[in-house]
Amino acid sequence: MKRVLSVQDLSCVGKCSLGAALPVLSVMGVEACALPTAVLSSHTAFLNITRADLTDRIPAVMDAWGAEGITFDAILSGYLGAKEQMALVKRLWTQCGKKKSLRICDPAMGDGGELYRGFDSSYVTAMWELVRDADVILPNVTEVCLLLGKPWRDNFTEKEQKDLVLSLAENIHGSIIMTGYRQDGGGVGAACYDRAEEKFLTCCGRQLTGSYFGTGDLFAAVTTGALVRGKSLKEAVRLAVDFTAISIEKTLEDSDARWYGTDFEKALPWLCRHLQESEV
Ligand code: PXL
Repeated sequence: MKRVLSVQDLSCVGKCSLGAALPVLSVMGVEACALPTAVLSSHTAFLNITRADLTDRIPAVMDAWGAEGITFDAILSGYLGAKEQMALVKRLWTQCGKKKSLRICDPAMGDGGELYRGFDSSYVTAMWELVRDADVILPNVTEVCLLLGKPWRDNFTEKEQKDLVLSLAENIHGSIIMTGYRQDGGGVGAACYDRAEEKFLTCCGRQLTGSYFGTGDLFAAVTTGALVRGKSLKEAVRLAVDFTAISIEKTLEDSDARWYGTDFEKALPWLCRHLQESEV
């Protein structure tokens, strides 16, 4: 069984970050391990939150894993508590990775043209450390603009979004999966640069109303689970786009759904079934 480390915060309430990644990875039949970068009472869309940053605790955890000989087949980083954690994630890559471990980075730092609460431009600069060297990065459109220092708009054309992805590809080593890609005709999904194939590709589903917290984290977890199980980038992205769409559909069906995240739990049986059927 493949073992994946998910390095991101634990938002105790909010269906995002570790709370989204761990169940997804487990359902995908990979061992899901966690390194919480911070513990928050809930994610930052809530008004009243309290948080404990865990930066100082991470080196001791790495040392303990080193002493136990624990390594991971993939390391997925997401929302980090502080910019000092970028260097720690890089250390994790070398200290707790195997020779062929996948280094996957979701540079979670903003959406809707804005940085998340608590981050500033120095956080974006620090994120480049991971973005430049990861095997796969999964920024949303806002994060691509932040990384490139380009102004964000909510109505980029397909051509403009392709140019954004290709500009970023010139500056990094790995593949790009840009989430929140919008087709001129209305579909939503991802625009990618596959480094191994040296190809630009897009993968879209139906456009669904609303925008939901945690969908980027779910998307990154599904992609990671699929890649570590040996799927191609294209197959992994297809699965992640479909899973995200089903999670949103399930959320829209239920008038009692929580405002702060998707009902992705109701899409997990589909994910499990889909993997079993596609791999027999
Ligand atoms: O889903 C991204 C995310 C993760 N973790 C925390 C967040 C957010 C988005 O705002 O606040 C704590």
